[in-house]
Amino acid sequence: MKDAKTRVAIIGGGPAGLMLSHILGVNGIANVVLERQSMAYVASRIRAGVLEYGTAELLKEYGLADRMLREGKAKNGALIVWENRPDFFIDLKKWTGKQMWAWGQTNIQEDLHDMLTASGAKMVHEADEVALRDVTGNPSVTYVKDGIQHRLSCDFICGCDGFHGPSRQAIPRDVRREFERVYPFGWLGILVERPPLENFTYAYHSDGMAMAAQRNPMLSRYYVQAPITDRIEDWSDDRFWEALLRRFPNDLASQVQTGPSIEKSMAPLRSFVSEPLRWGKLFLAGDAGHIVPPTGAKGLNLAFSDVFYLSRALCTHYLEGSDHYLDCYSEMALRRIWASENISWRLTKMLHIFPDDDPFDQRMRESDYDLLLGSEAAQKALAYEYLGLPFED
Ligand code: FAS
Ligand code: PHB
Repeated sequence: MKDAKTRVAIIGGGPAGLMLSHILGVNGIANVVLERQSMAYVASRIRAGVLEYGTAELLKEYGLADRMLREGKAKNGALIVWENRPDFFIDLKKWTGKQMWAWGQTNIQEDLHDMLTASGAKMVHEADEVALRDVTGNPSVTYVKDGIQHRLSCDFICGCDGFHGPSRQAIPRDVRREFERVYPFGWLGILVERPPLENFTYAYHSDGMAMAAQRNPMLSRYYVQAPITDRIEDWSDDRFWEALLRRFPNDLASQVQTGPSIEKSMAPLRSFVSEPLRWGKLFLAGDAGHIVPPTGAKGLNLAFSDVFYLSRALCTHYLEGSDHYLDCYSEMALRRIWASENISWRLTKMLHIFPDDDPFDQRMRESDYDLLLGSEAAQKALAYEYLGLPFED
């Protein structure tokens, strides 16, 4: 067993883990990232594409926004189109004075990895058998790398290991309170090397939801709602495009530039929160503690808001000798998490076809949309929620 010591052990080298490592490193706080996969595998995952205002500001603050400012696109809002009803634009600029950004998680992951590598940060990729030890006493993490057993002793463990990682399971089952909604459909997504539509667009249609997103001026991402039992091989490109174009109004469908998909994936939809986010010296951040359906573009952004709160907590512990933000991390982060769960659930309910809905449910759905069309108060509230709530002091 090879022994080593650090201040903060970070399990998971996705956006939450790498951003936390970067902020701690900038503040001189020693940390080690333990990631199960190779860097190439982590970087290959196609995930989020929308950054809330707060996430973009955090990237700017920590020197990770140069490429975003050059190649990304600031967006004034997102469009909702509805079968046989007028369009609605979630006008962030008008109602909040702020913008969101079209910038892919893949790009952020690449920039974080390059920044950490250049700064000499300690990242262990392909770490096997990662296990958390004595999280309420003298914490450590054991793992196997190239067949050699390692033990990393630390002051704190930050579980940034996603929904399927070991960290959440290290909190006793009788302590954890889990909240979940599993949706009876998924998002079938493709990447296509064609110019995107101008706006991020969500389409409600009686056949199912459809969505238009973007990665750069020559790379578009599209989604259609599909039964979760469908397999990717059930959806040829022709079937995908036929379904998407039917679900968009004609004027919008005529603007879509179709082409061969270069990536195709099925994402299940789930709302999930595990409370608390702290147990002894263990703190959860990102998908390790919560999952949102992609309808509100909140998943990646919640990972960054958790990292904002947790990095501030660790910095004030080490640099100011105060445990105030460590002690209130869980309930502070959970307030923002539940707000994002709420808007993501409401938009998912409004924009998708639920197999078990009855005519009353459908009237509720249509009434929700009509309120948006007719009420400036409702429009302002949605803009505020879609932009992302401000971080608490
Ligand atoms: P991640 O899951 O990204 O990272 C966790 C890391 O921990 C992984 O690299 C994993 O390999 C590692 N790990 C797991 N177990 C481990 C172990 N035992 N030991 C060591 N390491 C371990 N969000 C949006 O906002 N918009 C979207 O459009 C969107 N689309 C998505 C599509 C898909 C298919 C998925 C799965 C998610 C999507 N998300 C989207 C959400 C997604 O972006 C997450 O919110 C984001 O990746 C969260 O980042 P992390 O918390 O770092 O978790
Ligand atoms: C994406 O860019 O892939 C994306 C954007 C907004 C969403 C979901 C996904 O709500």
